[in-house]
Amino acid sequence: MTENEKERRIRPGAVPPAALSGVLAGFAALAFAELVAGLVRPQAGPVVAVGGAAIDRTPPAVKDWAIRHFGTDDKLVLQLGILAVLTLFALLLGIAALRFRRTAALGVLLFGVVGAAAATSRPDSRGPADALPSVVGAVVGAVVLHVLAGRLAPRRPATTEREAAPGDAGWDRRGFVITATAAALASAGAGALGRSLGGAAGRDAVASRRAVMLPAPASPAAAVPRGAGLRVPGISPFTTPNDSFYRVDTALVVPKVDATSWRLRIHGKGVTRPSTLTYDDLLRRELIERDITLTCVSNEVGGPYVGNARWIGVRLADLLAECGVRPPSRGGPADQLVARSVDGMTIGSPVEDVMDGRDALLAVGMNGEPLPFAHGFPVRMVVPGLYGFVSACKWIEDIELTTFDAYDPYWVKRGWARRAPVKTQSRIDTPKPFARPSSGTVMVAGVAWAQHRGIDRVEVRVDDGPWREARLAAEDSRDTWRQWSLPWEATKGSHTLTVRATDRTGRLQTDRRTRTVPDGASGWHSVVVTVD
Ligand SMILES: Nc1nc2c(c(=O)[nH]1)N[C@H]1C(S)=C(S)[C@@H](COP(=O)(O)O)O[C@H]1N2
Ligand SMILES: [Mo]
Repeated sequence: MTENEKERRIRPGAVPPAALSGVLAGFAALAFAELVAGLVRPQAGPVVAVGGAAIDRTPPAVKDWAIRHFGTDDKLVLQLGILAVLTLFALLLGIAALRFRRTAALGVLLFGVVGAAAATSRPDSRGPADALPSVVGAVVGAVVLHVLAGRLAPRRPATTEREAAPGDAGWDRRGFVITATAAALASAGAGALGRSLGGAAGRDAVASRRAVMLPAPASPAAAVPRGAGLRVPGISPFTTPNDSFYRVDTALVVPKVDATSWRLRIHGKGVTRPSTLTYDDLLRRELIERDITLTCVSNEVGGPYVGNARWIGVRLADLLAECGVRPPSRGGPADQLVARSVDGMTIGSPVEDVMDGRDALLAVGMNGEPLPFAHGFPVRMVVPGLYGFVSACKWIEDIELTTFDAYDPYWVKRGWARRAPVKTQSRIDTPKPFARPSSGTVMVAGVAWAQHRGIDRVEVRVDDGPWREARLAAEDSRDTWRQWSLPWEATKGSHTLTVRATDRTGRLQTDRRTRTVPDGASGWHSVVVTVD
């Protein structure tokens, strides 16, 4: 830096174009990173990588809060947050470049280092190549900033032109506008190209999903009993449609896996015949079809992260037995089954539960179609009675038999429980909180679940009145939720409705309120309504 540069004072008029050059440099960095990510791997882009790293490091309480406040939009909010922070830094670097041109450009490179570190340390990282998008992006951004800041600097020798001047007298306004426009256009082009390249990688996966013809299951599910769905407006439908089925995962970009190149490896402790299966290997096996209700451990009392679907898949226990796996109760050395996904998720389930006769599935179909990408195409696990974070690995590619002592999977490392059977829960779907029904008969209705135990009774209380038994809809299976309803003669005023369920072991749902961490929320769901 020359003496001259140090002495220069920033003129107010220079600030807006300087800030603009910072933002343009940031845009160029992200766009070119996107282009390289399109060539390398979409997941290696800096925003996705930093977002993923942030998700991995978010304490359970904060994650819980984010899910509670933003729901499934939490990822969008996170990415917008990252972009907002980057924009702010870009603005500041742009202004700083007026005085410290080289240092500001180096500052841009620093962001590249952060992105590269995040991308290479993600559990799904494929190695040093994942650093490329961030590094290339940062270099382009630094160059753009350096060049634009140069255009803002005074032309030398200093002239005494009359123009109002950003940097100083006689700045190269025309040069700045031309360079800025060129940078913006090139970046937009690079970004768009990167997006379409990244999309191309997913096209094979989309084609492979379209080509899937799910065979008829050898063991079809019985028709859902006619009485399983009550005709009460506002109640959750017995079967949750795929497009409204809750989604909870750490993936900022939904993995698009090509079923034709997909493989599942089964190996580990006590696996006497390790095996690698293709998608077609699975489809050629005996398929079973079952209705199973899936629940997320992050579901608050009364929350939405529960859904019921008709799954088609391979019975996992049979496959494990063929590989020589025995459950601990029959002398097997492994008590934990760790499922790994293509995006580096690890999910641990008790081998005993998976092999105790329940319909633990390697699922390929959901409600009559191949699994949607968001729900794990081509293959995921579903185990009745266990929360999703200890059973329902999506985009699965590896099953390792190990022990709970030897290995802690992703969520356990973050403070969640090693073992987590679903807790008995019940929810009031209608009336909604703060509804204003008219006095007279009001239908109170909802769902209750205690997967693999079954629901035997649901009771409702109005204010501090007596518990009254609700009508239970017909049971589909003990692995599914059950609808219930109760007509209530509503009287004017504010009332609190509370629900509780009893499972088939005879145990009443506990009223002890606990948070979701570490093994699922408990307590009774209440809704306050005002009757007019
Ligand atoms: N690969 C992968 N599988 C995953 C997860 C994840 O983050 N990544 N989340 C689990 C959790 S916490 C739940 S509750 C279920 C949710 O499945 P769904 O999104 O199909 O409803 O998926 C499980 N499987
Ligand atoms: Mo979950």
